[in-house]
Order: sequence, then C-alpha cells, then structure tokens
Amino acid sequence: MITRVLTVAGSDSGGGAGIQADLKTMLALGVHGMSVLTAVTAQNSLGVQGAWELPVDAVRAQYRSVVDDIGVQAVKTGMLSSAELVETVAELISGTDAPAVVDPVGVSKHGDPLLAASALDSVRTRLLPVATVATPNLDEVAQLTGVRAESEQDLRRAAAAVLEFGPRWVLIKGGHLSGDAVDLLTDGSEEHLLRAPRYDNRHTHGTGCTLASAIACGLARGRSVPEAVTAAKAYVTGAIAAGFALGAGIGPVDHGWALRRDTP
Ligand code: PXL
Repeated sequence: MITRVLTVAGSDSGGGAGIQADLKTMLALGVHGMSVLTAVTAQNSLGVQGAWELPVDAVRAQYRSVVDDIGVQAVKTGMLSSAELVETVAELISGTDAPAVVDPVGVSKHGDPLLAASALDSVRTRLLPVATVATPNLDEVAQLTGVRAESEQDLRRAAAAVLEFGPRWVLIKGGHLSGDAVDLLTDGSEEHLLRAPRYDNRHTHGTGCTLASAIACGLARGRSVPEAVTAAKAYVTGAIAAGFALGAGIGPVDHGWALRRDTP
C-alpha cells in the first residue's frame, strides 16, 4: 500500500502555508497526504484577515475517520489555535502508533496569531511530550521556554530547553538569524548541525509547514530522524530557492520545484 501521512493543521486560503502546503509537499514527495482541519484562515500574501476554529468534535471525528480506516505512518501538526484543540490532538496522537512531527506554530509570517496565548501551557505539557520531532523556530522557542537565541552558538541552549518538555528530538530552526540557514537537530545526545545557503528571496511563505511535512514523509517511509530531517532540509531549501511572487506581499515557496522539468 502507498505510504500515508496525515496533517492536522489550519487552512491557508492563499495556498502557501498550512494544510495546503502540507498536502502539496506530500504530493511532491510521493506519499498519500490526508488532512484533519483545525481552523480556517482567510489569508493572502499580505497577511491573515480572519481565522475560525473548528469544534473539537469535528477535529476528533476527522482524525478517527482517517486513522481507523486508512491508517497513517506519520502525523504532522501545525496550527492548533486553542488549548482545547492542542489537548485533543495530543491525546489523539498519544493513542496512534506512528511518529509525530510537531510544528509548534505560534504566529504567521506576518505576525498574525495562530495560537491563543492561553494554549502555550498545553503545548508545553501535553503536545511536546508526544512529539517524535518538534520543529520550533527561534520565536517559538522564546515563547515556549523563555530562551532567546541570538546566534548559532545559542542553538544548543535553545534545544536543551525544548527537550525538557519531552519531545524525543528537537530541530531548532535558525533561519531567522543572519548568514547561512543553520538548524540544530538533537535528541540530547546526538547533534546534527544542518547548514544551507541563504537565498536572496523574500517569497518564503510556508517554509515551516513544508519542512515539518517533508520530515513526516521521510519518517513514514521508515527513515531515521536524522535522515528524514536532512532530506527535508534539502527539499525546503530547493523550494525556498524557487519561491515566487504572488499577490502584493510575500509569495510562497515552490512545493513543486523538484517535479518541474521544463513545463510551463
Ligand atoms: O507557518 C505557520 C502557519 C501554519 N498554519 C497556517 C498558516 C501559517 C502561516 O501563515 O497560515 C494555516
């Protein structure tokens, strides 16, 4: 049977991030993508104009429909919006025999909130403990742990603070620092410093969703965490290099970059 990956995340109507980024990534990487919608955003290249959460029962029902019949080989989480949804999703994941990639989404690229401040404690104490890999950026690390990393040397301290909450692995994304795009992957004993060139391209909407989904695709295929993360970083780096203008603001990464061969 085809490899199956589930994303539990919010909709980005502009198609660059959220559920749409996740499903495009899964298609590009050759797996069958499935989705549990947690919230709907009205969104474009300029920002988020509105957001509406789904009821907990609707999230639970979607999850059970997919997992109980089709089955999943990895789960990825993104925008979860409220404490109630964070706790529901954490409980659902803990009852599922598949690796989970948790992208602890706090705000959008434009700074619009995608998670209530009142949900932070549920992320720390319920969601992070069920993660196989957590993928915070430096703003999310600061929000969750109080550690403010300002240079490559600070990444190790940031990772240690997140690991305290119990994820098996953490990938600290240093993309908001200057210089190369450097991320640190560690489980507290092994360390992998992943370095990619910084492309001079402002069209980077959806990078976090894309990276976390690509990691989930690798894990679903049975790759180790370091192998899955290394391959995912190469995929997202190519997608950033190929990011394109859309609307009047920040355009998306190109999820199809590796598929495109001289087609219009
Ligand atoms: O990148 C975080 C993210 C997650 N989910 C949704 C989003 C965004 C960023 O814009 O729109 C729905």
